Amino acid sequence: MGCRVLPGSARRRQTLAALACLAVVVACGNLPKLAKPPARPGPNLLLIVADDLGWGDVGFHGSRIETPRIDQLAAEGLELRRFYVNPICTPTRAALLTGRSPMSLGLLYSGISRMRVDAGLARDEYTIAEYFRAAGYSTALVGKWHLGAVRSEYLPNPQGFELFYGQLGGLTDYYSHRFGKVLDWQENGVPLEVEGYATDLLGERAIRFLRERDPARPFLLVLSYTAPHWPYNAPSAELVAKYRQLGLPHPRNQYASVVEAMDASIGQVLDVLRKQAIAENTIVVFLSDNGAAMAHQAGRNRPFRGGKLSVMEGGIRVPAVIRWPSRLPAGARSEQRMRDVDLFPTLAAAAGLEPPSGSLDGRNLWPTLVSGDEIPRRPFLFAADNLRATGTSFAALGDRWKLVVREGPDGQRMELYNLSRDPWERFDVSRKHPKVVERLNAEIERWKASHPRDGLRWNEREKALAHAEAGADWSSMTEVLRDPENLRTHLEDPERYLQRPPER
Ligand SMILES: [Ca+2]
Repeated sequence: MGCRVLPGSARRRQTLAALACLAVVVACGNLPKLAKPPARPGPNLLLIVADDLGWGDVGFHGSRIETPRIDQLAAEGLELRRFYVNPICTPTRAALLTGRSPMSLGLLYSGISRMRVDAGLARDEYTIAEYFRAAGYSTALVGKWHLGAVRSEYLPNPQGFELFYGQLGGLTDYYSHRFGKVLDWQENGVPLEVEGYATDLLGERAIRFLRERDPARPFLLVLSYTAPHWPYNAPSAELVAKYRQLGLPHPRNQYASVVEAMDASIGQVLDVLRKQAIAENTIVVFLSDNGAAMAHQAGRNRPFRGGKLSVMEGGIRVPAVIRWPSRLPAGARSEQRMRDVDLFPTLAAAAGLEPPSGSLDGRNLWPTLVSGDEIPRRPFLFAADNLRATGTSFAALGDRWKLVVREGPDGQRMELYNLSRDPWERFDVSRKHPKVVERLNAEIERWKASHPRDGLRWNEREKALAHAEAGADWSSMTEVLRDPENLRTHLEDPERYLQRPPER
């Protein structure tokens, strides 16, 4: 990888941005609440997040895509067979990092559309990074953020990450690190022009973090790949050809090459844990942030129905593994129903720390994972806004029953599935069980009423534009966005993320 030398003015801006960022990091030293440093250091935490990887896209679920290192992780760890997330990036990432429902955070219904919308994870939300940093951990986020970009307060550094390297939004080209003209690649607020394949760059930066860290401190490293999200830029023509020869059509062969490259990168990072002799004392979690996108037929959520942007199982039930060789059984499987918000309190308990204070929506499932005794839980609630004006769907998912409510221009439609018999959601049994429908629908209605539908989401164009014109603080982003004219062009781009959902 090579850094291009920037012109003097750009360098000055970068220096200022770096200083601004440092100031933010220093200001964060006064961390809120809890987490006494533990008596013994560790365990380390490595959370690996894939972007839009489907249930059926890993070798250990029978995929033809080769993922030997992720398969090995599953063979050495505990597979979480019923791990649920939100059907799109932003709410899942918000839930993972805060342990709070994205409904409460105002981040439920869609992804934050890059730097265009003045929305983000509110600064006063307490994150897993702030928590572990207060407990003495060094903290890093390498990869995709997708929790806000237009204000410095939305960036990862003020949320407790001592290192942030990667991109703020989504959909960036794997080679140019741009979305259209917009560069979206940086380290700690400083834009970077780098050469290289995104997946490799992220793996290399994660490894550098592991090598350069203070060995006396445990670490929390969130390695959040941009793969295998669209645009499926292949790491090499050879790898695409390999999958073509195996009979995978375009663009699935390209997608497969992107997944395999991510697997190789994960393997390199795991090798460093072994070389540093810390694999035994490092909890590694691997999961996808939502199901594979259905639009391009590249990823696979089989045997489940639906995919990204849908509340069907294919959109929200993802491949997930947790490995801690000294504490969890190898090659075991858990059918415990759990979800994104549970990870923060569960990892806190695994690390032997006091539970995070505040109103978390997640639950500590560490005792369950260790003992294997599964526990019943209240229904999980989901929403999917498919951005294409066909409406919003909701789901309430219990241990046995799942209600799906679809709201569209033609009104409301309900489907009920018995997941214990029909995890593939083939048979709608709503007519046979009206009481179950009524009970689960009441849960959805209560939940919907708990936060304004629009929250921070829509109608924010004017605010973002005014923000830019006021010369406000752009410590995060690019030349393009520092220029109000360019920002105006971007805001007026008729790109679909800015369309309003239908009136209801
Ligand atoms: Ca995603």
